[in-house]
Formats: sequence, C-alpha cells, structure tokens
Amino acid sequence: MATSIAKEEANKAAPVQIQTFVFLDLETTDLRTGLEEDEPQITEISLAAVRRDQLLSGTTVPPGGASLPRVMDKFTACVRPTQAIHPKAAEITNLTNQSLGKHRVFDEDLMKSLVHLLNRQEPPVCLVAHNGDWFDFPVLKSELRRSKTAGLFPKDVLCVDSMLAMKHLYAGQFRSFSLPRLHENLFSVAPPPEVAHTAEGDVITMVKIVKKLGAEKIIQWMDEKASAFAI
Ligand code: DCM
Ligand code: MG
Ligand code: MG
Repeated sequence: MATSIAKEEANKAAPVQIQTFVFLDLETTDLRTGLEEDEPQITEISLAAVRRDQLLSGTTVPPGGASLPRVMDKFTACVRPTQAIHPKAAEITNLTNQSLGKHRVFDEDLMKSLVHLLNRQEPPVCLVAHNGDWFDFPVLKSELRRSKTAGLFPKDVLCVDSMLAMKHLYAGQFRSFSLPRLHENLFSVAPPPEVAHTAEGDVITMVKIVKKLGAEKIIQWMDEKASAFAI
C-alpha cells in the first residue's frame, strides 16, 4: 500500500505553470437552468489572451498605471442565436433578436477564429471566466458540441473560474465577488455603464481586477486549480 502511494506521488505530473491566461466572457440568451437540453445560446463572445509575465509585471495602459497590460491579443464577436433572447438578457446586454437578426450564427468561421487565437498562444493555455464553472464554460461547451466543427477546438486547453479564485483568496474581504462590485470596491467607481454586460467590457474588467489585486497569488491558485476544458 505504502509503495503504491509513493509511486502515485512520483508519477504525479509537475504542477502546471500556465503561460497564457485567456480571459473569456459570454453574453447569452438567458441564465442557465442547468439542464443540458436547455442551455442558453451565445449572443456575444470576447477573449483577451494575456501572457503570464505581462499579467505579473508587463507594461500597462496608461504607463505606470495599475490597470491593463498593454500586450494582449483580443477577439470579440456578436452571434445570432436561434432561440429567443429573454427580455431580461436583452435589457442588460442591449442585444436583441432583431439587432442580431442579420448576424451569422455560431458557425465554422467563428470556430476557426477562436481556434486560431488560442493556437497562437504559448501553452499551457488556460481560459479564465468569472463564474465560469457554473456559466461560461458549460455554455461554451454546449455551443461547441452543437457545432459541426467541434473537433477543431484544441484538446489541451485548461480552464479556471476567477470568481472561485477570489472567493478563496479574499474570503471576508469583499461583500460581493461580482465583477461590478469588485470593480467598485477596488477602483472606487462602478464599471462605466457602456462596458458593463458587454462581453469585451466584462473581460477588460476581469483583467483590471486581477492586476489590481496583485496577479501573483491568483496566478498561483490558478496553476493549482486549473482543469482540462474537456468538450
Ligand atoms: N443574464 C441574464 N439575467 C441576468 C444576468 C445575466 O439573463 N440577470 C445572462 C445574459 C447575459 C449573461 O447572463 O448575457 C452573462 O452575464 P454577464 O454580462 O454578467 O457576463
Ligand atoms: Mg459574464
Ligand atoms: Mg458579460
């Protein structure tokens, strides 16, 4: 018994050191119910890929500011859903079935855009989403599974939930771990109304918050807790 445990310990992979954090946010047709056949669809997707060193100590915008890494690869697109957008979702995102009516659905070209962005990043690559374990990761997976080109999506991508990270690392320090409340707490203002509930705005807010909190602790937690983004 003891030897098998020792063997298991020896076989344990060295802890990963994530090299690229791809912050992700989705706007969707609705909240999740948790039922597989009932997943909301994506109305907007945004990703911002930031290298580990850039997150820790890279140049920022504005120079010397605590806010945003200057070196980021970003992608944002709106997507036409094939189901009705819930009025509440339409209200907060300002995306409607009508305004997205002439847009393309989640198709092969969108899939390739995502794949190309991810393939250009230094591995290990980890998707980071706020409440991602409950929301963004299962919604993206269900969208990928529905698409005919799911096979193109890289197999070695990791994922981790930034809200979970902050709840663990900063327990008791914030009354709410939602993006707008964290932003308000750390920057003394709510995120500007023109960015809240836009996918890109939420992604940028996430990156700002991680940098402001001091990325080191969060990155270390993510190295330990990241798991496979298995479609
Ligand atoms: N959402 C919703 N109702 C809410 C909050 C969110 O339907 N009260 C859905 C629509 C949003 C999506 O969740 O597009 C993602 O939310 P967020 O903008 O916070 O990323
Ligand atoms: Mg979100
Ligand atoms: Mg959002």
